[in-house]
Amino acid sequence: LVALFPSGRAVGKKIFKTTGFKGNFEEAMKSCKTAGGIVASPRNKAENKAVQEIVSTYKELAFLGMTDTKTEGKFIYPAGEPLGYSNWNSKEPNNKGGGENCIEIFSDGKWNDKPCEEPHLIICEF
Ligand code: GN1
Ligand code: CA
Ligand code: CA
Repeated sequence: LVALFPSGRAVGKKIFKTTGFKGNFEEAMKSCKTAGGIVASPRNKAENKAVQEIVSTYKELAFLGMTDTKTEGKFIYPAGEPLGYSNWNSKEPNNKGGGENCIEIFSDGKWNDKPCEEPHLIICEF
């Protein structure tokens, strides 16, 4: 477990770990899949804090695994279910400019919907 620091965090049965590299959402999905996981999708406060800690350590915002690409305004997990937990920043999600279908997590743990094309730190969950 100690080897998870600083790149990873264990919380409950999950492990969150960054590749240490940035990529757009498609690249993040590919990297995480290749490693046997999915893009980090925190489902509660403890999991969100674990992801937040990695973001803080690396000083780079990261994408979460949830998107509203399929139906605008309805964010879903990679497997398709609707969100059961969220930590939106105030006034978010706003789909600014009409094209924000991914979620970035800030160093304070808050979420903002953001274009999927912009490179972010890749954090996967296993
Ligand atoms: C950013 O820079 P601005 O205001 O156009 C952000 C949005 C946020 C918004 C919050 C591409 O938009 O996702 O909702 O700040 N967009 C980008 O004020 O950074
Ligand atoms: Ca959107
Ligand atoms: Ca936004």
